[in-house]
Amino acid sequence: MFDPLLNKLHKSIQLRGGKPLPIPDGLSERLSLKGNGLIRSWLWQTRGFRRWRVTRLDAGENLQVLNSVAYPDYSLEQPIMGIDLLWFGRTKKLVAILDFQPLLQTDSYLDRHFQGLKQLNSRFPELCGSRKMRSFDPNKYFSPWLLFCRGGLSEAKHSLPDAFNQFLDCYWKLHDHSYSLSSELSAMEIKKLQISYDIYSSERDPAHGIFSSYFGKDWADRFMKEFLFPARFDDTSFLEE
Ligand code: BLA
Repeated sequence: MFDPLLNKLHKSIQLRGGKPLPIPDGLSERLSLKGNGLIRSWLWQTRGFRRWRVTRLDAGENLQVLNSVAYPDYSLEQPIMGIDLLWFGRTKKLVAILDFQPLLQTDSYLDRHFQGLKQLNSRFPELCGSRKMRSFDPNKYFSPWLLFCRGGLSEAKHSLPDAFNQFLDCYWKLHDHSYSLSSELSAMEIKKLQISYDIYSSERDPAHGIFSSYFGKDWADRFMKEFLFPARFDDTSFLEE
């Protein structure tokens, strides 16, 4: 379901000079315990980004996932890019979330970084119908203009590919522009906020149950800790200073 989008994402990172970074042993690819699911991940570093991760889960008709998070360098205050796409083939249900995840919710931060996403959001009303979140807090690390859809085949086939391409283009534009903006946040503040994002997300992410059921709890724990949210488990004592 999401392979064309995955290819587009990887091509656009490579066009920007993306170089693969090593992934801890055993985490880049894993077949499920019952052989009915395969998870693959990639890690990139490219100019302006300290870490850009991509994960694809192929569990056939049961579930397809494309998930990606781009963490800008600590010198850039731009939002984190977040993508979470899920397709449940048996019930033909799509859950799609695409957002520029803000480090701050202040008016001035949102004004500086969200003109593009605001316009994109208005072009795809069919992908912006959902607001209610069960596990996350919409006011924490989500923007008011996120694309969040609980839909079906029509949204998955027609709107999503177009929106995905425009979303990526829009994020690259924001990124290019961010070099010319004077940052209101120091590199230390940006670092703290990005680490807090990993802590917050790892506590709320509804994916752990899926990883455990397909790949076992030990692997799921390692994947969360060493690949998805490594900053979560770094020494964060400086956050309290
Ligand atoms: C929801 N994401 C979900 C759900 C699952 C995953 C199972 C619940 C589905 C539902 O509500 O119907 C799955 N998340 C995954 C998987 C990975 C993952 C398999 O990270 C594998 C790596 N989630 C993100 C990112 C964003 C995000 C980057 O990882 C932001 C763009 C958002 N996911 C997000 C939101 C929901 C969700 C907002 C709805 C949760 C809610 O209702 O609170």
